[in-house]
Amino acid sequence: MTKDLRPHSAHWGTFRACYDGTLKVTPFELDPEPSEILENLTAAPRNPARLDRPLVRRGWLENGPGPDDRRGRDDYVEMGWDEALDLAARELRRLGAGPDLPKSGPLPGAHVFGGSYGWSSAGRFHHAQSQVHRFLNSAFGGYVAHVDTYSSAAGAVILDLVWGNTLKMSRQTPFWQEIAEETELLVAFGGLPLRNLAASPGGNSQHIAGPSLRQAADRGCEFVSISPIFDDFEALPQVTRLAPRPGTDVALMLGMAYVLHDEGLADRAYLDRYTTGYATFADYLTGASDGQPKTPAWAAAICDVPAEQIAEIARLATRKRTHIAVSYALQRARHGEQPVWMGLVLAAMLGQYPLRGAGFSYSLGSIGNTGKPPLAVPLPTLPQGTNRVGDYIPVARISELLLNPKGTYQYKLETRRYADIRLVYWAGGNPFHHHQDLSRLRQAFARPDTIIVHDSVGTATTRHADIIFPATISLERDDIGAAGNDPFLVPMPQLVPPLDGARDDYDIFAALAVRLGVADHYTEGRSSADWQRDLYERTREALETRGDTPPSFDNFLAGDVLPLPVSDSPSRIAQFHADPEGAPLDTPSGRIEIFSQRIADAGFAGHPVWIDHDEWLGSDRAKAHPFQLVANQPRGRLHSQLDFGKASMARKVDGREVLRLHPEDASALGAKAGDILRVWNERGGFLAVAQPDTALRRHVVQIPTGAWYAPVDLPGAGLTCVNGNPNIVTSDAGSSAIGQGCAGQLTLVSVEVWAGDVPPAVSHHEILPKSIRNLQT
Ligand code: PGD
Repeated sequence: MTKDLRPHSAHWGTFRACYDGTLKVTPFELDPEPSEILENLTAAPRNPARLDRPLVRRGWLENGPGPDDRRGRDDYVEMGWDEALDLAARELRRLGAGPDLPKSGPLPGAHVFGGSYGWSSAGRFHHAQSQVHRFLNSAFGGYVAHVDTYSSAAGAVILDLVWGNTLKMSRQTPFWQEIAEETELLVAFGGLPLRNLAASPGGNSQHIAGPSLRQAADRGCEFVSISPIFDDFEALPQVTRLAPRPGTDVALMLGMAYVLHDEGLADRAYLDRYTTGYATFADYLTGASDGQPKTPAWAAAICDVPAEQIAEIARLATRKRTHIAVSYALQRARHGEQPVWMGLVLAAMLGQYPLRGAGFSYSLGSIGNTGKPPLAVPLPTLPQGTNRVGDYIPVARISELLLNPKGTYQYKLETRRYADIRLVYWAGGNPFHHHQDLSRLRQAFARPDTIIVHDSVGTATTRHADIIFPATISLERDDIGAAGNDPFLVPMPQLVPPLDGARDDYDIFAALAVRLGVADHYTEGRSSADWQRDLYERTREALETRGDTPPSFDNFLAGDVLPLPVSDSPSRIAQFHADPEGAPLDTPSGRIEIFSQRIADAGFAGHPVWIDHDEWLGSDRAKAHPFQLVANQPRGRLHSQLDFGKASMARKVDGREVLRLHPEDASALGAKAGDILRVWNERGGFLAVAQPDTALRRHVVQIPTGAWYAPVDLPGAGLTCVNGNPNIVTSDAGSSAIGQGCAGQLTLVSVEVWAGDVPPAVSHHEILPKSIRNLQT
């Protein structure tokens, strides 16, 4: 270890750093391709966007709790910690928190939304979401939670229904090693953008995707990247790039499946042994059930990839050891369940799944640690206690939940009812970054009695809160870095003195728990250090049982990264392939369900289908809004985090996000590089800087998510985010009533050169500006 540099971890990489008023960061020497996002860290410690005082919204203070549409526009009163904690505790008590919760029957937590979705930071003890959940379980007996993630909801739900828990287990297959060594053809739906693989929840100490792809290429592996954006796949020698209309992959896959079926290339032995329902699906493919054969020509008319090329790739896949990879991007869209299900069916038709390097993966192009071998020892995690409320929403239904109390909706083949929420508690997430249709989210955030948010910086979410508690950042506290499939436990010693006025989430909750009389339950009498020692013990003991000699916690924290053993047990899917009767999948049939009776019984198509809808270029709505916006993951930051950092700012122009579009589209609009474009639809608009780029197909425009939401009422244009946050125009309709996932990746928009005055981008520290923070008199 280099002297003075101490290890630490972020979701996007392990690093070594030291601080002497400036943070010096150097990447982990065993990381073959460290992420550029590490460069953002130096801006974190004393950034002007940091919060250093509790803040209470003036309207809430003066008028008391209650629905209020001034959230987002009001000013704030700065408070000392004791006074702010007293105030928050009084409100939590009013809403039912305390030591004397009913043993049975309705609990006050039934009116508290504590899902608090968000990635927060990498340490496993100071994991903000786990801390909120533990606190709400202690104080309210539970809370209304969320299920699934913004990353993957449509795909996770459909695979759960037709593939069982295999999804979770397939993440434990060492795909990267198999691809490097064995795969002959990698068909990547959604490409395999390495920028997405920079991060993994909890940390990513070794970025191995690039080297694995290059090793495969050197061996002669061929690649097919299917994405409307050409640079969604590495520049390697044997890459065929297909650029379908966004959102039409399922049609393309059906065209391929038709060829396999029609030409007798589908592997009947695999289909008979491991799947159910192929005959019904084949009737759909041939048109026997609906009169429309799903020929390559039919598919080509929808996806705009030549029919011959669709047929050729299908045939090539049968001659090579083929891996079908489907990325998260495909399912963050209307009917996003279908391409994921169809990708699985396509791999089943090829029938090579039991072979190393062949088969199906989901999220290989989306999350850094997917495709790495699983660990042989358990990792530290904070116990969250028991949530006795038992109610939840699919994660992206947050606006509906708040706007439509007691309303009904469908999710995962059930009809459910929204709770009536009075308190929203959020820590470690930024819904005004991650949710869609932000104007609607503003209306939703006007509804609860009280909103409490912890963050280290003044985000648009804090701007809509009633009580804001300033949190420390991970560099300012001791913690343990650990992530599923990551082969190192990383000590995260405090590197930077905590910002004066900020506190750890744990300490904030502990102080509230004391005031509410539930401290025993929440802290169990332990300090942060006691907890970390205890959490580490689980991993230490498991290592010792295996015959290793792991250091004590104190030596670990003061020392270096700790290598963890990986497991070599066969994956769940390998067990199923070895013995489908003895190790069945947990689907009703025990097999891969190409046709699912329970999905059909719930009123949906029982097998994967192409479904027309109103957010793609072939729809009627495209006549009004002729461009397809792809709002995807950024290259220079993780989501909205550290957007003020060097790598993130380097990709903007004058602090504003850049929109890429095809040069011919740019000339048709009269736009040249550097012009300010207005991108809009009926939900709102944003400004961005034009960057013509041949990497995009015509009529597709692309902007990364994560610019901090700064809505301004522009004359002649209405509410417009001047920083370029695309979620002001995206739709918050769920993927479908099956998965109710975030469908924010693809949206129809209009684009024009903005002829009006161009307001400057709003700096990060001006999102919750000092000018509206008043000292209490
Ligand atoms: P982050 O920017 O990571 O976004 O949504 P998510 O809410 O996770 O927000 C984390 C927040 O936590 C930041 O404000 C950060 O400052 C704060 N934070 C960090 N550490 C701490 C801490 O220790 N304590 C506290 N209290 N706060 C902390 C991400 C979500 O966005 C995801 S996962 C995806 S995949 C979605 N992607 C898309 C998309 O592709 N397209 C669109 N249109 N929209 C998306 N939104 C989703």
